[in-house]
Amino acid sequence: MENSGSIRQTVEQELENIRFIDIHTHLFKPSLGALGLWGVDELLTYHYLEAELFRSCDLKPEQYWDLSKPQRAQAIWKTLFVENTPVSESARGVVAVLNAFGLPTEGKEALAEARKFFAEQKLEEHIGRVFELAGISEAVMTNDPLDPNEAPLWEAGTSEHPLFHAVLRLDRILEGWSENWRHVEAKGYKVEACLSGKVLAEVRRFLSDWCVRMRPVYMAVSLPDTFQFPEESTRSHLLSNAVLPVCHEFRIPLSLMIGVRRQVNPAIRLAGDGVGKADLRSLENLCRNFPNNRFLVSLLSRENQHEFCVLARKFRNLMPFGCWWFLNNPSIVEEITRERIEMLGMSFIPQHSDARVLEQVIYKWRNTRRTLAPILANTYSLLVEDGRTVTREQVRADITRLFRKNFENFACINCPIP
Ligand code: RAT
Ligand code: ZN
Repeated sequence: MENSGSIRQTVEQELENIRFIDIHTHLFKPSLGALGLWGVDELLTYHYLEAELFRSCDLKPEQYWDLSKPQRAQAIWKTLFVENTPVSESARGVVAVLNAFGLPTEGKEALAEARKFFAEQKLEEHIGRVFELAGISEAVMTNDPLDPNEAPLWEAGTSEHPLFHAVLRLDRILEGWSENWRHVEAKGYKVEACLSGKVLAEVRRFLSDWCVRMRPVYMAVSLPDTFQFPEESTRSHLLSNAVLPVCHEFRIPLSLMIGVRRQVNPAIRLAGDGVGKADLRSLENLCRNFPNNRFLVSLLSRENQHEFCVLARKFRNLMPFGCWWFLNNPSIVEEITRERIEMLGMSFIPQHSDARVLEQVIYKWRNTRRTLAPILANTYSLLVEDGRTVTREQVRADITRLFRKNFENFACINCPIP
């Protein structure tokens, strides 16, 4: 491939042909029942759209929360899709999903038609079709062993599903030990609020038992912008003496998503979280002090992204992934991805969907392909200009590395079970 036209075409074709692994979602395998959200009412009541609703109508949050789910969806459709042009990233996403299923994308009647369509779908088949349309082979879930709705389903034994991987989510343990240790105790572990050596051993036993039960591909926690490590805190002790040793034992990475400011505006609930710049020295300390652990990391603040790339150049046990939440907009994805390629080559994971509602993977992955195509094509054009040839096979290998292999290798997906 020598000219930019053929490079662009090849990149687009290869992006289209390769099935990606969606390494972080809030989707659930069907055996976890009602936890898995899908359909048009869920799409419309996504918290990204709820945040936008309150900016474009007079409905107060208290009034909105008093409505039923279909009424909330109706309010959002009317405000953001009928009375306004749905140009924001999340609003456009709903349009793209409806369009992917050949449903009308405008007018008051469109919602009723979409509801009818989704009501007719059989979940298992529908998941297969959605993954096909999204161009993904698997999705990684977020599974919380202390969620009262989820834990009993795992404890009763759920079968593995070929399209879904589990993740052991630690937020309740690491971010709320003082409120949640009693729930760990209630499951038969001798723990208490104060972390003695014996308590930490019991937390390790709890995590190990859940690793055996869930077979997670990694453990994960979402952390505030104020995250510090090391420090004199329960979280720091739990990380050093329970979480990281068990990750090492089970040969799985720890995923850290850093930079959320929880409940900046509690009145709008899940939509009320914000963003703050994190201190990356904490991440540096983790990577250096735990060289035998692997860290799969996403940062929420745009202002952290350059120093994050610098840090990843220092530590091979650090894998940057995704443009998360407020960063998942084409203008910002473009900037971050170019920066990452320029500083890290192909040794990072460009994106995950963070989908909370099944069909969102369709628009989120379509957008990723659309944004990534010109960036990758430009990268190869520069290389050709500088004197190298680029083949279709190389493009295929690079895209496979970015969207599959980097994760498979880092999470040790095909490693022997310990
Ligand atoms: O992106 C989101 O939907 C956020 O609400 C969070 O769930 C975040 O992705 C997380 O995993 O903490
Ligand atoms: Zn998430």
